[in-house]
Amino acid sequence: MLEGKLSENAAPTWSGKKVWSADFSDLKSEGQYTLEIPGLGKSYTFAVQNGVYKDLGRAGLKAFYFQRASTDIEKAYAGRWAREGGHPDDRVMVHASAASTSRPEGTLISSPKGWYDAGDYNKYIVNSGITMGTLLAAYERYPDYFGSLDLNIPESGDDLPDILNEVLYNLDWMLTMQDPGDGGVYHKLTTAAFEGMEIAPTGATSQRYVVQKSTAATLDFAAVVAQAARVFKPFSPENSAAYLKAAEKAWQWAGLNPQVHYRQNEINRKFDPDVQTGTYGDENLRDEWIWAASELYISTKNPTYWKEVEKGSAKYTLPSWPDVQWLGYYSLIRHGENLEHVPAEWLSGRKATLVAEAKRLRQEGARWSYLAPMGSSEQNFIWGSNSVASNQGILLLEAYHLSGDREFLQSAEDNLDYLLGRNATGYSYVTGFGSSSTQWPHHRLAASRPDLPPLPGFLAGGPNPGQQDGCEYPSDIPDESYTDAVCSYASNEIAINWNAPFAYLANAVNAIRSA
Ligand code: G3I
Ligand code: 9MR
Repeated sequence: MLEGKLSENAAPTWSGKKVWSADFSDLKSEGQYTLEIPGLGKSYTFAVQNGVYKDLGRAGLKAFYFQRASTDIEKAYAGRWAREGGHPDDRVMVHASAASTSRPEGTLISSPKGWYDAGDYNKYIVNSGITMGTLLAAYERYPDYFGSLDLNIPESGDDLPDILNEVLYNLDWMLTMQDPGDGGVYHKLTTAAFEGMEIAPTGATSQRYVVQKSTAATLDFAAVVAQAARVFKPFSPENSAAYLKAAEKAWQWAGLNPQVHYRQNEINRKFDPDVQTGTYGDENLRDEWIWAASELYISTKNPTYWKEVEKGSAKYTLPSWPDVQWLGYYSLIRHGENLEHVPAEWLSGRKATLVAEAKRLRQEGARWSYLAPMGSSEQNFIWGSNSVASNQGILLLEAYHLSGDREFLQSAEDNLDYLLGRNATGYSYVTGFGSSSTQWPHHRLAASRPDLPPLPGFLAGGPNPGQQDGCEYPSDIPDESYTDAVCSYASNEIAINWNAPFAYLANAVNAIRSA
């Protein structure tokens, strides 16, 4: 037993709660514990244990297996969440907005595999982009750890690490989204309208389309496929060469078509049928150019790409689907020592910026009620806010690796604690983990099986005072604006670009702590 006094935490003006904390750093023996506060009662039971994040990290990656389109999800790998496959996507129609001479409107193409984006069943290149970049970066950063992480998926036991087996499943799909004629990449593969909420994949049979190519999708594709070219090279030199070719062809298309934006409203005014699904519209492509150029430069060493990277901004911005510049910089920092065209001052400048930003988050976060960088600003609570906490975690881990300062590691873990329940709602936002976790995600795979608990290992979007879904929320306060209800796509959906940084963070902390 350990006894101690509670200390009162600071509360920023926008936060609604007064919070006290208890420090259990002195507790070193493994076991199951509860916290008792006289007059207030007992907490949930919690574990103090080495390797406490192991299952969590694995589940965060296994979630991608559950999201696979075009295949049966088998009992041997999925247990009670086994299901029949849907969306073969072998007869996808070229939408009028995507028509070209070689592929006129109505042409049927084959574009199977890949992951469902989120709670919906569509597949969007822009969002696949950051997701794949994050998972490939996780592998490049911790190759030994991921090299031996078994996810129990159909490919387990083959020559590839499982994280790469999973990535390959989506890469195979992404490659089919490139028009072989000109190298441009379709923005998304989608039904015209969202399918109903309770429909299982087998019942979701509306016609699927590829829509207009876009510069954003094409650059994100170039970045991912160039990165994949070097990561998969030791396992398959032939595939690697083909990836590099595809990435360069995409880059060239973007050069000839630098301003082709996906504007759904304009497209719907011109063409039938109307497309009403996720837009992932982003018209500021400065960062997409930098990311693509960075990955292409690292994989080819061609100085033309480096010249492009040099035009990038020095300012730190946290990665998100519309802002991918620092995915490129992270990669350059990881590979920096081996890149002959990158001046030492450029590299040290970016590293200093990264560490300074991590420090700022740590200091601001320490003034928040829940003592985590996530509370450094109320602006962090946006649609998918839990991915902000996760991506901050990745930044803090990079700062730890660059500086050796263990306080950054601690801060990264503070954000992981935030996601697991040390927050204003008391929820663990990861399905299947914790005593009080998300039960009703906006997730068609889960909503179509109300007889089962939600599929495990998924991170809910998290508090979002925007409340764009019009559902009922218990509070308007930024960090409490969360509702565990299926209707809430603005606070309780799941998405691949949120699970990727979460899985990165949980596995990286596990890798470092158990090393
Ligand atoms: O671009 C502005 C920025 O200038 C401004 O500072 C900021 C302030 O909040 O807002 C920014 O726009 C936001 C945009 O995301 C980019 O971050 C919008 O307000 C916000 O509504 C928008 O939310 C996106 C949402 O779709 C609606 O478009 C989420 O990021 C995105 O994750 C989500 O993605 C959906 C897909 O469309 C469909 N599939 C499910 C998926 C997850 O919910
Ligand atoms: O299920 C959709 C989810 O994936 C999207 O993030 C969200 C916003 O685009 O839209 C959801 O679909 C809803 C649609 O927008 C409005 N009618 C109800 C749909 C399901 O709740």
